[in-house]
Amino acid sequence: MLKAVIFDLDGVITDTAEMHYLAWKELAKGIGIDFNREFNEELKGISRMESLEKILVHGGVANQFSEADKLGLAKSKNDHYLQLLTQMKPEDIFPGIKEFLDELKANDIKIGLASASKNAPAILESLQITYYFETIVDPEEIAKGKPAPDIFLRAAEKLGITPEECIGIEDSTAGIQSIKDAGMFAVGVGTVNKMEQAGADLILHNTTELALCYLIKKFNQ
Ligand code: B16
Ligand code: MG
Repeated sequence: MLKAVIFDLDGVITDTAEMHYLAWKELAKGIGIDFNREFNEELKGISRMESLEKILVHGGVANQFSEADKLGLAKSKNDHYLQLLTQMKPEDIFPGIKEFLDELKANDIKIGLASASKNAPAILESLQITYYFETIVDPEEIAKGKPAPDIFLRAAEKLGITPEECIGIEDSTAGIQSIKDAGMFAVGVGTVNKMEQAGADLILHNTTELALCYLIKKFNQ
């Protein structure tokens, strides 16, 4: 029986994915690296330091920076990202998400957040939806980030339910793998090809298609 829905944040609840892209793109440009949106897909759902590492490898300069340099670069990216985030308002929630959260609450389905972002609590505050979430997993307390299942497993544990009783919702390939390996039902929001390859159990084109009745029907099939 479905008891909880665990959400990813960036790219599922709001479009911070675009802000991450812009901030990384600018940072990379400053050190002579260019990358496109296709490469950016690989950065979705993974941590800040892992994203930086991938960009440096992509630019062929991974060995040219010390650990202290890398922390400095990651801080610059985050400062720029935080600046972009100041413009975020409740109206920036993706269409259908608020209605879906209300539907979950009305039906006593628990709600959790499994985001790799250390900025997640601040983003939920800006969107004024913190109160819906019974648990927000702190990515700092997780040994392995997405695609490892740890973050979704931790969310279920904190909610006091088993993975089989959960639906996870993600927009990234790494995130879908994390949900599947946690033993949960994976809803992928985004392009069909990408989500099929990732192994999503149910694919939605966008968040307006999130409806509890439909999800329960698919979950029980
Ligand atoms: P931060 P999600 C992830 O969030 C993003 O998709 C990913 O691009 C980002 O690097 C990561 O959060 C860390 O974010 O720098 O704010 O700690 O999709 O798991 O909600
Ligand atoms: Mg995401």
